[in-house]
Amino acid sequence: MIDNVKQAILTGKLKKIEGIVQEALDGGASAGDILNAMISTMDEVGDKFQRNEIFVPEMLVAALTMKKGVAVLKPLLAGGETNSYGKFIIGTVEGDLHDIGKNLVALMVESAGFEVIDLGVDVPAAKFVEAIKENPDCKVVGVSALLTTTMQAMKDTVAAIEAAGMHSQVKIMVGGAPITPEFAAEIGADAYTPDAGSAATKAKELAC
Ligand code: B1M
Repeated sequence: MIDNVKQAILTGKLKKIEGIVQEALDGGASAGDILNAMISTMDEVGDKFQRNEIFVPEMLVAALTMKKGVAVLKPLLAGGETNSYGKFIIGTVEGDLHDIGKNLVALMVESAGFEVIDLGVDVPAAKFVEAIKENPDCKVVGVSALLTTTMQAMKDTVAAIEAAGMHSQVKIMVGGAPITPEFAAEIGADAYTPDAGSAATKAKELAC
């Protein structure tokens, strides 16, 4: 059943994905296992793109298919803690349009008990600063980047928050496929996490 989900993403079965995910759930697969299968399928999509077996339009349809599939899992993944950890601002850096990972982080952080303010994709550093100004009670900011070419924008974002004198007010978490703990430390971020689950756990630690 999970194989059908993988296949549906690889072949961009946008109209059928919701039913296929539901079938996998009805067949006994857990939401977590289905999500993990979807994430590894996106790696396969990326590999195919790199080998020129597929191109941007196919990659986009695969991403849209995954998003629709994740929407079916969302109520099951969002456990909903009753604790309130305050606000969490998140966005994908300027020049970067990838949002599936960022959305998963937002989902897990929200279900861990945060009020999430999602700035979207292609977010200039100044917009992060503005959002922190508008939400002085925000304790944690999450910055995502998926391209090696937008790692610099992540560095600029951390620097802009620092330059605005706001780094004493918020903790900055970073993540995304090309990001490493070393890079996070080098740019002055407070934390790096490799995936959405660990991001939610780390956000709670930072908010306390
Ligand atoms: Co693009 N893309 N893409 N792409 N894309 C990658 C990233 C790439 C690795 C593919 C490849 O070549 N193998 C490659 C980057 C290479 C590099 O930089 N070294 C690439 C490229 C080159 C490009 C374009 C330049 C292609 C082109 O136009 N020629 C272009 C750039 C556009 C832009 O952003 N300006 C582009 C465009 C696109 C689409 C728009 C078609 C689409 C994105 C659609 C969307 O997101 N709405 C797309 C996709 C789908 C991918 C791949 C295939 C899948 C990404 C994804 O959603 N993965 C990707 C290949 C890959 O990742 N293997 C690829 C699933 C997702 C759950 O994982 O986002 O890594 P991920 O998130 C993880 C962790 O990283 C972490 O948690 C998540 C899971 O738990 N995480 C955080 C993420 N953010 C975090 C923040 C945190 C903590 C953890 O704290 C705040």
